Amino acid sequence: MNIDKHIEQQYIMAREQYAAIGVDTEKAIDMTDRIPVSIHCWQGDDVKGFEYDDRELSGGIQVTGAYPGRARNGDELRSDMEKALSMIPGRHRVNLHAIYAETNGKKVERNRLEPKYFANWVDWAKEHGWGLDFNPTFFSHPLSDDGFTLSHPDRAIRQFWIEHGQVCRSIGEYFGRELGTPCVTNIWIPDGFKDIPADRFVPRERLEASLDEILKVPIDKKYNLDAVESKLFGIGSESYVVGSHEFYMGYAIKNGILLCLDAGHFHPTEMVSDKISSILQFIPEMLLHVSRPVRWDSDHVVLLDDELQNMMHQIVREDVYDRVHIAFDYFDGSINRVAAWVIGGRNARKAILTAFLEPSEKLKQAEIKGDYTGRLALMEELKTYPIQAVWDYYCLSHGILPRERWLDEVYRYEKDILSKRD
Ligand code: RNT
Ligand code: ZN
Repeated sequence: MNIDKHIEQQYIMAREQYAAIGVDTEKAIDMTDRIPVSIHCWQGDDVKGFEYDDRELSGGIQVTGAYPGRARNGDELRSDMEKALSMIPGRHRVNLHAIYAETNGKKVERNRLEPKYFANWVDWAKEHGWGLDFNPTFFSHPLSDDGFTLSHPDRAIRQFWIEHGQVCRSIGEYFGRELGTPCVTNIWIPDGFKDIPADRFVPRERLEASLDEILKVPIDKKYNLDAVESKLFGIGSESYVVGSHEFYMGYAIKNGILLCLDAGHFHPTEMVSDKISSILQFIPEMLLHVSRPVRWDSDHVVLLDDELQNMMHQIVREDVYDRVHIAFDYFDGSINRVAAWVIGGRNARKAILTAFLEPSEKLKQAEIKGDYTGRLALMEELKTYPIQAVWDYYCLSHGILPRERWLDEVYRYEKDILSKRD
């Protein structure tokens, strides 16, 4: 049987099944399609950036794997991302780091970066109608080699990183103004100690003062939104991280900025999905770094697992998709990197669709009535409802390859393009 025809027929039956529990599948597809998800450029080149040829990734984060075909410049990276995004449905944004500046071979220090070095990215995003997000890069640099940046005891080093933060916010502003959608500029720093600190207080005081200096440059929120990202520990900062969750939660509330929660930055039994509703009581908007920790903050490719689903359920059930910015943060160099984007990207979109296919009101009513039996029973039955039929139809009707058909496209791209790189 013709597969497209088959998908349409299955969808018609699924639509009826969902209608019977009060779910409008057309509306679910439409809502799913509208939610922006920011895809990170750094999956495409193992977080190397364009600044140095020979510098190892630092800051306590790691990419493993030597799969051939890593993007080596802006054009390759853009072409790879374009390929990946053509196989993921929905509204896209692209997330950049400062190390992806294109300086035409000129050495430009990070505290001297300017919007013009990102003009290629902006032109490209404009052409596709995508928004851009941004991150100052506080790692993989000689001045971060001893493990401290914004909380460094040396005033001059701190100053360098403060200036980096400041120029990055104006680059974010430029993205927002050019593209007509605010850029989320997210600050993550690696600062911390491998072993037990004698003073936990003063580095945090210094971090607060540095952040204040970065943020004191006035920038219109219409164009740039500031976020801060916490962490529990990193490689080499096992005993103490200056920018902890409590630190940034306090900082974000006090200063009215966004708080970023990375799914890999908490204790393994803590669930980021449960934190969203607490944070939104006190902070108007937040950022999610969708990642997958395996035993530690390993940044594996995002799976369609319970935690991803729970995060999307939280956002959709509570109607907070305008307040939660969704972005990816994973990097795997052991598989085809374009496929890594597509797998994670499609999974996030599937989880969003699944959340919209839930009769949330029914579940909430059962809860209010104290019918916890009904709540649990319905939640479990919903897991095997024909989500795939709606997903396939969503892809097909939006010109996106359904099911695993996209994989042939990735292999073709690998053969024609990626395998020809070095
Ligand atoms: C590191 C943070 C941070 C980085 C990216 C590359 O632990 O998660 O977000 O992964 O900025
Ligand atoms: Zn992150």
